Amino acid sequence: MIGRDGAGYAQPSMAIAAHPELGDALRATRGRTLALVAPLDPGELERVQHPLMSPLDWDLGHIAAYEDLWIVHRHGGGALLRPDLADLYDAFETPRAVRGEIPFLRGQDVLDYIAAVRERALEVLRDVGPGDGTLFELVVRHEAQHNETMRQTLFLAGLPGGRPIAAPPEAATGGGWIDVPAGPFEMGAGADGFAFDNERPRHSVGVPAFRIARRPVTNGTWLRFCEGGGYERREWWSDEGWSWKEEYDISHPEGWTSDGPVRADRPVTHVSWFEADAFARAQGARLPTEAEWEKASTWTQEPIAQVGEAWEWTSSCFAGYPGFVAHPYREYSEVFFGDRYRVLRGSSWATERRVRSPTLRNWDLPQRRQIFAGVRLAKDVT
Ligand code: AVJ
Ligand code: FE
Repeated sequence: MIGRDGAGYAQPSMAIAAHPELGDALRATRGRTLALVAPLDPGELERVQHPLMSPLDWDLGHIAAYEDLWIVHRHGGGALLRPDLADLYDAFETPRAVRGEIPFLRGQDVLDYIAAVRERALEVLRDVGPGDGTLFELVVRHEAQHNETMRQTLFLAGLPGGRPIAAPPEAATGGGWIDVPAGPFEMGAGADGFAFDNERPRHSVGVPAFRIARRPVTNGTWLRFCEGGGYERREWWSDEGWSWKEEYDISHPEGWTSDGPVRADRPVTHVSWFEADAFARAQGARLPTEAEWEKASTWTQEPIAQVGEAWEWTSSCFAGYPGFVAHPYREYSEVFFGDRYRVLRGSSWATERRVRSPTLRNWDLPQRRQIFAGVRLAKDVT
């Protein structure tokens, strides 16, 4: 679990990371990737498990194609191992909706491909060196992020790996609200160490006083929202949210059975932004802005609790910070800027420790529910 003081966050190092450490990080991440697919039959890996998600074998090939492109080709100056596969594994050339139809590598072929690329990448690390480490860090984190995507697929398919195994240790303090006083704070990642382009540059943001919930909303509280007509009371829903809910006949978070949630005391997950927004209004509250979220999560006086168990929807649309520069991977962030995508903060139980940070930004469309995402409420100070 993430602590406000940085406990639980991977410590950024000086020149990003030293050379042996990057090799170890690549290996550790690969171990986790392979552990996710090891228990599954080949048929499960080839199949489109959910219309939103790629076949798991596609994720594997995409992870390797990305590594081949950024480490072997761009950093090392070598040729791609399989230039014929580049388009098929490019997330933009081949959107998720058509990934079930294409001749991606399957079974032993994809395992051989990812192993061959990895050998080439480790040769580059040995012979060319890590450079300033940015591209290696990008590749490690890309694979780690795909591990979370793969867990989303496993969740939606009801396969092992899609749900947290053990509950995190319970923190001792109570619930209620934390009052954060008005004042500017420095938002975003500083110039040193690795950060994604969308976390920079760090800039000062004035934030009026606000209140934020010490804890995320639990399944138990969400169940009461359901039972209290949460999904029927038109006045709590935005126009867009209401049409979405009606069209898809949504009446509870994704993954609940007729018995409701599995664990009442854990943070609710798999709710859309539309549901999060309606829930907040029903409580006479609202979602925090991402500036409020980051200020609260880095405020040394009184920490928000249970950060890192479930992503937290914010009210903010995904945009570049003032002075944003796309780097090095242009399609990572910039193409999603605008009023369609909402920002999530904090990370989830499925987020690799190395990726976590108080400045990390995640984003998705307001109707999406595959993310391990819930809600932390905020309020104006009146
Ligand atoms: C940052 C989680 C929104 O999954 O679309 C993976 C991460 N980008 N490959 C995504 C990502 C390219 C990204 N998110
Ligand atoms: Fe990717």
